[in-house]
Amino acid sequence: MSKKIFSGVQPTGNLHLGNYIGAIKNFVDLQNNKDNNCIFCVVDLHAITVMQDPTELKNNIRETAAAFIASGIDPKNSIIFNQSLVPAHSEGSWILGCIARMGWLNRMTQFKEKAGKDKEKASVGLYIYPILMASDILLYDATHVPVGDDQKQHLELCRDIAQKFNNEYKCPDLLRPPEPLIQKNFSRIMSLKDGTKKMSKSDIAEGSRINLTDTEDQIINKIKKAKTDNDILPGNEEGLKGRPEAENLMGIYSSLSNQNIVDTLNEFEGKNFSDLKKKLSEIIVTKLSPISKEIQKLLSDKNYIDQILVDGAAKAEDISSKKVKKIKEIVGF
Ligand code: AQP
Repeated sequence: MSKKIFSGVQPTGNLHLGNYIGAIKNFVDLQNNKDNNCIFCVVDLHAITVMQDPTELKNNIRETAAAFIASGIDPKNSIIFNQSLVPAHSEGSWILGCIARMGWLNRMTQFKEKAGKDKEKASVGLYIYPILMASDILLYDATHVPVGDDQKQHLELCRDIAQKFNNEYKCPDLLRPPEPLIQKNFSRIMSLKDGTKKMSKSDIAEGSRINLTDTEDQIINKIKKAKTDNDILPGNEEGLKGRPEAENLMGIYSSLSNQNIVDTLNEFEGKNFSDLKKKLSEIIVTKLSPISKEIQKLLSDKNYIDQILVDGAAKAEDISSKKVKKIKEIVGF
């Protein structure tokens, strides 16, 4: 069955191995199936829900687009653009915000995690972020949204918003509730410093993540210093219980070497973390170095990246402006 794919990545800093394994690697596989129509968005409107330095944001928008292309997303096959170039996203978001309920947003765990203890000081944008995300997806009639496990709740909210809009305005087919596409395995890559915390761009500990732009030496050093426990590695999944760091490092290894966790457990049974770390560094370097080099090459020609984003935005505008027009007619504007 042909799928309409939409997904986004925030230009909030260096993309990391979690973004790559949880999202971008999957985007490339989906794009390579010729039956799929794919749209990949650099979600810069989402990024400013947390204060961004304007100059850095501009660079990060280009770097995120470059990372898409360097990882294998082809602008000839997929639409690549940044969200702020297409006004329909914001327009749709306002209207859908009048459909979403406070109670629904109050349940969102990502807001609770990101706002931390002092939620009174978090931006309103951070709170209503999932509504903008619903607008992004629903404007393109996306059938499937590839995301990491952390975004599952936002996708459920998007479905609720679509269904409530269709019911309230008696237009059962207008907004299409999308399906999340979450990889069964390795959908949440954890911090190298704490196997119970998600690997994240905004973690202040640089050693907690591998960036797509890290050099070979940086990768080797970060893996060397990654947190472990004191036991030898187990030979079965039961043995990974209560050992988040072992589970995370073995998961990353499995994902990048395209083998299932059982084969990885067999490979390292009874060995030390140092054995796993050596092979893990090698596979990360092999997979990421070509991407890192290509990102640097692409970034040396800013006009080229900017043109891809502008061309992509024109295609995205063509689709989303028609949808938002219908939405506006239906609500009575
Ligand atoms: N650790 C992760 N493991 C698996 N998937 C992940 N994703 C993010 N972190 C992990 C997936 O990457 C896609 C893009 O994420 P994003 O940049 O839009 O936002 P995020 O989820 O908030 O990512 P970060 O790194 O935690 O960014 P900051 O620190 O800026 O908030 C999504 O599909 C996400 O699931």
